Amino acid sequence: MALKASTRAMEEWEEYFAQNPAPPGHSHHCGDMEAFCQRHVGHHPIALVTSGGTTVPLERNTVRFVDNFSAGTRGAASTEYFLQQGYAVIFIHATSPSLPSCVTSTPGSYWRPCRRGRAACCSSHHNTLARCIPSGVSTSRSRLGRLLWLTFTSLSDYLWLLRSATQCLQRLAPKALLYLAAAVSDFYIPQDEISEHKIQSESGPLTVRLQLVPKMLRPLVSVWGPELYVVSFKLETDEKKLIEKATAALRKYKHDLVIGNLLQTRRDEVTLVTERESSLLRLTEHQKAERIEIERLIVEEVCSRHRPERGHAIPLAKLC
Ligand code: PAZ
Repeated sequence: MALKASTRAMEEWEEYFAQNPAPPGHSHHCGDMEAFCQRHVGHHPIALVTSGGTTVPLERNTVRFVDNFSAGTRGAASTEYFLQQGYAVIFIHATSPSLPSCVTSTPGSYWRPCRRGRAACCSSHHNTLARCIPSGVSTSRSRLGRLLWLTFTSLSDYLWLLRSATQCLQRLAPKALLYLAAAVSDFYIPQDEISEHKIQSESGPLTVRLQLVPKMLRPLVSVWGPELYVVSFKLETDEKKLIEKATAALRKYKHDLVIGNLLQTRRDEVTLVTERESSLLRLTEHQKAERIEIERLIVEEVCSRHRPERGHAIPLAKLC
């Protein structure tokens, strides 16, 4: 009797995870996420916010890498507004060389994201913390307890965290929100092609061939977190392509909302694209003068779509 052909072919995304091992400390991060979800589910709505750019190493012992542009502002600011809206937030952020070592070396602690180049700090440094918070926002220990901050550096670190966080939320908090603002590389060097040691310049100019990263939004929406409310961001530099690309992403992956933004104007306006409509969110001159951030408007809008049963999100005026 002929043996039945063994298993189905691996999907591209499965091959990626099979070939790129989990980063050190990953299971520890998974434990942190699990404990965080268990603590907050049923008490607070939960959001996963990703932020910052991934790096793609050119060498296994990495000296050089290709980086995706992102200052991390969108994710950090949005996290602050989600906290103000009552959410418990898992904030997955790119490590930054400008952060103090206590931050980067203590993943899994409950940190406040901090923007505009200032240091992040933990709840035991409450006074320092206060400096990181936009004016008028009161600090409270309960708010700090609603934030879990985990960091990544490389594309692979990010994808492992993203998959585990999504699966954890699907299992423990399937009504949660995913807000994917990180700038994730579309290209990488597979493990079997990457140089072990520092690439030497003696051999002349360097030609690097990068392969396409499997599109992870597909398994994220259909396999890892089918019940979650998923918001992705689409960054373009050519205005003519933005809506077309955002709409195409929505149709392809069938998630809930794509927020399109142009590199040049991303601080002032974004376009929200759903199956039914696309709508522009733009700061007015008055809001700019008042130093209102576009993330405040985005988060307010996303919250009211994520939890329509709660009516409108806490309006701008009440946040000040
Ligand atoms: O981090 P930042 O505030 O400088 O920029 C935010 C952003 C442009 C990276 C984000 O809004 C975004 O579009 N992220 C997705 C990028 C992408 O298309 O992969």
